[in-house]
Amino acid sequence: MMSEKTCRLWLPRLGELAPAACDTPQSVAEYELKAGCAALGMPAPALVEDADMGEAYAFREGGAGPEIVGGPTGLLYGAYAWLEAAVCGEALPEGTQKPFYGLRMLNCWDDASGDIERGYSGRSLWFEGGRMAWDDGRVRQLARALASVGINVLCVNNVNVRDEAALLIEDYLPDLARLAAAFRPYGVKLMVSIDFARPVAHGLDTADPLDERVQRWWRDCADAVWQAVPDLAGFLVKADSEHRPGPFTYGRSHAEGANMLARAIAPHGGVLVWRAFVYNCQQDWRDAKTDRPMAAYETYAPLDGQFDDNVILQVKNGPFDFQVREPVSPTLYAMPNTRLAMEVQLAQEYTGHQIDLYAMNPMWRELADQLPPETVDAVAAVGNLGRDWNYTGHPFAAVNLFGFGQYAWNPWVDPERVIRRWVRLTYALPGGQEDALTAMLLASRETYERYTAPLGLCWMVRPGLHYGPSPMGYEFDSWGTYNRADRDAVGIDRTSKGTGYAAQYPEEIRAGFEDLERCPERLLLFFHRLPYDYKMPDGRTLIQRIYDDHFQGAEEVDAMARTLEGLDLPQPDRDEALRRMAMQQANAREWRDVINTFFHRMSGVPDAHGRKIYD
Ligand code: GCW
Repeated sequence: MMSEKTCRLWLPRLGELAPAACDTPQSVAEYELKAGCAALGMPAPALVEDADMGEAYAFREGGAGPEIVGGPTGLLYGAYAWLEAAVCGEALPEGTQKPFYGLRMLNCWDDASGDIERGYSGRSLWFEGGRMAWDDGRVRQLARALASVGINVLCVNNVNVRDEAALLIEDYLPDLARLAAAFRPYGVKLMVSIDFARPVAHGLDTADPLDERVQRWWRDCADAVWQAVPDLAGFLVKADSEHRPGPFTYGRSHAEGANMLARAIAPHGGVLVWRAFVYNCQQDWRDAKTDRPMAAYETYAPLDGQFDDNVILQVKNGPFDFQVREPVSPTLYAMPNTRLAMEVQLAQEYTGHQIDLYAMNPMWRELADQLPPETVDAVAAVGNLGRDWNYTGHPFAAVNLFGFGQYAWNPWVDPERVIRRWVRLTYALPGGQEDALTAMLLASRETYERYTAPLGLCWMVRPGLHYGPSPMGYEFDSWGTYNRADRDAVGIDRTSKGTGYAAQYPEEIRAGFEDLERCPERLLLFFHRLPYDYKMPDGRTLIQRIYDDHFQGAEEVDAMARTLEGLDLPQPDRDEALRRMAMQQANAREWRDVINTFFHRMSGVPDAHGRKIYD
């Protein structure tokens, strides 16, 4: 199972993986520091444990030289931070360092079969053929990478718990316990996704959360699970969403459903993470009144304050579904009395399948600027991992795993700094080349955005696959995903004159989105239906702006390909990156031509610069 190709993630420059005998965070920290400092030719600081510090650490001068003081996991984080600063040539931070979010979670959508839903890096690292099995060295290498950026919870299975034979979690308990043991020395706790209707598969005639037999079933289940894995972080639940069962079947609210489970696991210290991804996926496209982005708020905002303390409501960053550009979900502003987690997606489902480059830190930084980071209690990311030799398919896609950890530790972290750190840790490139790769990754999101769906229009992707253009692909479908382009105009009016979606935001934000002058340009077609000759602030028409962006986006990808060609990347990364870049170039051209042709046919307006648009 182990690949012969060297996987870099971003740590191997520091030294060998700690042996399995290092089975506590403190012993891993000690090993890493010794090996890493030896590799870097510098003396290792001493480790001083202060149990009260938990995940926090600080650097200080002790009597006999530099020291890292921290809690058990804090020492591990401090050791990695020390090594990272040494490799990156950064000054050590002063004062106590602690993570902004207590829960920094990775959600893996791995099925027991070994498939990964929306996985673009090969098969599952720990499931195959309905059983759990893994390569210990690879799992520990991953655990090390996660620890080095402070990710502390890993949900191992898909939120769509759909394998009938498989996700009887009790069948898996011995395996789960062994997997937990592999991650534990790295400060990573496991979590599992559960099926709300599980009691029915076990012979009960209901999964009604208010039925005492159901409550008892879940308590017994939790007892068995926590006996096997005493530090399991909790359960993750997708209910009443995309055909998953949930409390609605029994006429109960999501607070009733979530609290029932939360009470079963509370005695064990578990958290119940309840996803807020609820909408009608069987909408009639003729129905212009129902507006999918409004669904989560409508379901959850009235429940604010009704969830138990150990429930965390996990809300996707945008109101739709990880599209290239969405506004922050209004649900996140609307629940001050509920513990919230914001969910982002590292798997590039709608953003290039880990073929096209799309570095996400700039987006997360924008989120932090729009939604005060303290509004949420936790952050979760859908993983981009798999069994590929480099774990992330594209070797550069690791920047998003790395970047997510750094963002979860400090949501204000500067995206450029994160990307440069990752580049420097991963590759020893000469100065100019390091700048070039950093700049390319930093701009990659905007480039992707230019050649795909324009100005906050969503869902112009190939249905099902979600790679490549299909402007009408979701137009007459049941998913609530429409752009309503016709010969005169495009977009949906989501102001108070339209669907009223904007009114779900706090007043000041609503007013900004509704006002054409103040609405962020990149979200113009998310909030407004506009004619093709609408004048943009710079004087261009909307249609010309769409054409220009698409020509420019595809040109930028060609420029990226030239830059990449000139980088002295190590093998096999170089060949893999070049191979994928050729695919990205083809994809960008396809998007450019399909989108431009589509809008040209709709509007009949020619390109002002006479460039090639197909008829
Ligand atoms: O975007 C959709 C994906 C589904 C996914 C779902 C979700 C896990 O296409 O594959 O299911 O989101 O987030 O639950």
